[in-house]
Amino acid sequence: MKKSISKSATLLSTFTTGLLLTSCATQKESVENAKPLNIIYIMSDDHTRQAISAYSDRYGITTPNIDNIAREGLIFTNSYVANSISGPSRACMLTGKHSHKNGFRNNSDRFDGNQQTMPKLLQQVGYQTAMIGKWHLASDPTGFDYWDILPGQGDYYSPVMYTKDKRTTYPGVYATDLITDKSINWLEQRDKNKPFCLFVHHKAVHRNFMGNVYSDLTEFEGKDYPLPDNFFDNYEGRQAAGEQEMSIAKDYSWEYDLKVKSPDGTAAIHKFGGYDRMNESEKAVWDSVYNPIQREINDKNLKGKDLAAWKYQRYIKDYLKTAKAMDDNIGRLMEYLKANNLLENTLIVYTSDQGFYMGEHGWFDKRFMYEESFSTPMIVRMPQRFQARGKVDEFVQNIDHAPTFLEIAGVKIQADIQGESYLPILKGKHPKNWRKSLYYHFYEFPGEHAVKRHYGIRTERYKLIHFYNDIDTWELYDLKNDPSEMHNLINNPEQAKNIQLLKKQLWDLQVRYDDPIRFQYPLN
Ligand code: SGN
Ligand code: CA
Repeated sequence: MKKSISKSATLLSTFTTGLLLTSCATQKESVENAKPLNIIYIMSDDHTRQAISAYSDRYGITTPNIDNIAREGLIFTNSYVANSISGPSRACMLTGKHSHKNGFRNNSDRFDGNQQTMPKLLQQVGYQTAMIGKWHLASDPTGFDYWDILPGQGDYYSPVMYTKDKRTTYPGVYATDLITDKSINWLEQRDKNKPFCLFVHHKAVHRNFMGNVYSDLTEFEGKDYPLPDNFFDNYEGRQAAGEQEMSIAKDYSWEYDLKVKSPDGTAAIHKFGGYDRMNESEKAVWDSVYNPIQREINDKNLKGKDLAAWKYQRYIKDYLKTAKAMDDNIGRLMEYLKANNLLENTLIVYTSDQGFYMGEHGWFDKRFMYEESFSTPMIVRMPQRFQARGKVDEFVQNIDHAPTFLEIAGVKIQADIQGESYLPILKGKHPKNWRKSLYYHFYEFPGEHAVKRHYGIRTERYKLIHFYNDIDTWELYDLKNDPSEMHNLINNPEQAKNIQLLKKQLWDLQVRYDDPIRFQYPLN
């Protein structure tokens, strides 16, 4: 049974309690501070740091609204996931536990909604909880007063969404707009006497990267983006990297991905499902942008590296358009919060379910423990009374949201939660005993994109990865001298001692997190 606000208001977070004791705030401010903090967790899909202008200037200003959130809070420069793929990431966030503990290891699993989750614990202290958008955990959500979710990946156009009671199709609507509308509607009708935790989970910017015909679909056209230095990677010394199926040159397909047919005429235009879901006026806008691109590629007769570079340009532009439409909607949500005086007592987290390749190593997609997809953006806007601003470089991981939100709500963090609360960092502290390394484990092989199973450790300077299952290879990277992870040092005799040390540390993490899949240690 849910407890009332009066009960929950007595469960002040350590932060607000501390403030009440130490500040000379006016009575009005004290009353304001005494209110439990609301939480809005905005998670996109596959939105990577390289494409967010608060993190990177590679593509110019692409995300002005996310950048604004960053300006009023903290940018985590060392934010990572535990398992770089959608469902597992979401399960890690909800439970505060690694995949082997929450039971959701890959996208074909089914989340056990009977287990303890952070939203359930928040409900117990009087928080209203809502989940809107991409869920992707197969079973129906539990722990939410309200949920309205996409089936599976969902669609960009004429999306279907369903609640506990009803499945609805929304013709003539773009998913990112719809998820934002629904989030604002929920905020409007919530019980305004209770604190809340709202999860806004965008479908964007997931493949096949369809921009919004209701905003500017021509945006980013006409620009030419430089290829990453390692776009034509030959994967030397990295067997697993060489065997993936996520190459822009080879696997980024005509029609479905490129939205134009192959110039050799073997495929029909626009036969991908996303296009068929548009109404006639949406199609007209779409065609006005993509028909000229069809003519362009028909005329160019590109081959080999030139064709791969052209595909890269198409990929980046479609990705940035989709992301920009989401950024616009995040701006819209922020406007609502501002207009309704919600900014001063709400913590806002912006993150993604994982990072993504923007052509590095020649790739799109994620899954590998290499930096681009192991990392994830994480920006936290806090009310003004939290004074920390700018960049912080502590290692945080998606298992940390659950303990953080619980601490904010004044809930005792259960011993079985494996993440760490980053609330001290939000308060401007840099705890000395903060974690010095991260553990990662990816399981989805065999599977789409053919990324081998692997686990590994990242320390401040090094990364050690073991690929296993149908392969048994180790990789070591010196991130200081080789941030793009091109040179596998595992056979370098000068690294022998370092490798032993890192293997011991990796083993220690596997023991600490109680991962049943471990390598043999001590080594022979
Ligand atoms: C779909 C995509 C893949 C993507 C997975 C997982 N293929 O299957 O490219 O890796 O989702 O993404 S598609 O042909 O359907 O677009 S995840 O973010 O949901 O894990
Ligand atoms: Ca994803």
